[in-house]
Amino acid sequence: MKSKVSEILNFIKKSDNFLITAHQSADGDAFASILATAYILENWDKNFHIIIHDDSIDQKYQFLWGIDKIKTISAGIQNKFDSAIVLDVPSMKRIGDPARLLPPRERCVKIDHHPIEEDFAEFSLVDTQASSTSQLIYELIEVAQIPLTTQLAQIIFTGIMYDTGRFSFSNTRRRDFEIAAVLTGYDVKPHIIANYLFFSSSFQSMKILGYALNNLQIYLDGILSIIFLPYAMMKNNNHAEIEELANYSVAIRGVEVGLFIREVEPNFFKVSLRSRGKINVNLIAKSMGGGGHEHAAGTRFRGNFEDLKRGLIAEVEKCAK
Ligand SMILES: [Mn+2]
Repeated sequence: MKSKVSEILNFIKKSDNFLITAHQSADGDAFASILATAYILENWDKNFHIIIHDDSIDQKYQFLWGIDKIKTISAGIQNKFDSAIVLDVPSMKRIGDPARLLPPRERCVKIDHHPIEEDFAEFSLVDTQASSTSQLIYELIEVAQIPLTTQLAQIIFTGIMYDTGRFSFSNTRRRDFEIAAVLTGYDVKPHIIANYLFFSSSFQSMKILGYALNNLQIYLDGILSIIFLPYAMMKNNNHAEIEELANYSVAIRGVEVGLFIREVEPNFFKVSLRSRGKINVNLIAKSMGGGGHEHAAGTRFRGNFEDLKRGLIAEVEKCAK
């Protein structure tokens, strides 16, 4: 890994005018790996723009250094970039609109921990054993001997804490605790970051959680749960804020797969899939054109809700056999 890291570092040091981006529906690890990268580039006096597909950023990330540098709508942006650093995303498709701004493959760096889907970057550091892309950025920081600061340490801690589900998901490794231990030496307070990430919901999103849990359904003898939010519930809400509802779907005893489906436009659905560990939800998401990890994945669907639900139940049933 060390040689790959040095290749990436050499490329970055020689280049300028970067696009930094990540997967659409950016989450804690996507934001953290974006901002850690931006922090490093700023310290190296590089020019960069951060552009993501989403139209808003969940307020809970406001405490992070650099969050105000992120541009959320790429439509209309015609910048030409000489170089790109693409984070936490296995394919160009999942970047969304900013993918059209990428320079040629020889000028792209990809740092990621998803199973490889598309080889779109000459310089790529992909480790599916890493808990998070933020962890990989830490490894890079260590090799490059970039001095840690409280701001940078906070960013990395956020990414790791988010993607490991507060150090509780099956991807949590000894290495995460080692890194976390180093970061707490830079005045990172785990309880404060946990407060921002997990315990600062808006009143409105708590009410939606209540609605969602009230309408939760169980299928396939209790191994599948589905939370569904129809368009009527979605239209006046900050979508970024309710992404976390997915984790509730798999928090029920006996449930192996939890689905969180929301109708973001009439007859257009976003689906988050969560697995307790036995069933690979990445395969299910892929069969429907999406993707992700074994234990957490996502996809989109245009059409009729009943068709979507029937299709998903059938897929889960097939994988459960
Ligand atoms: Mn990630």
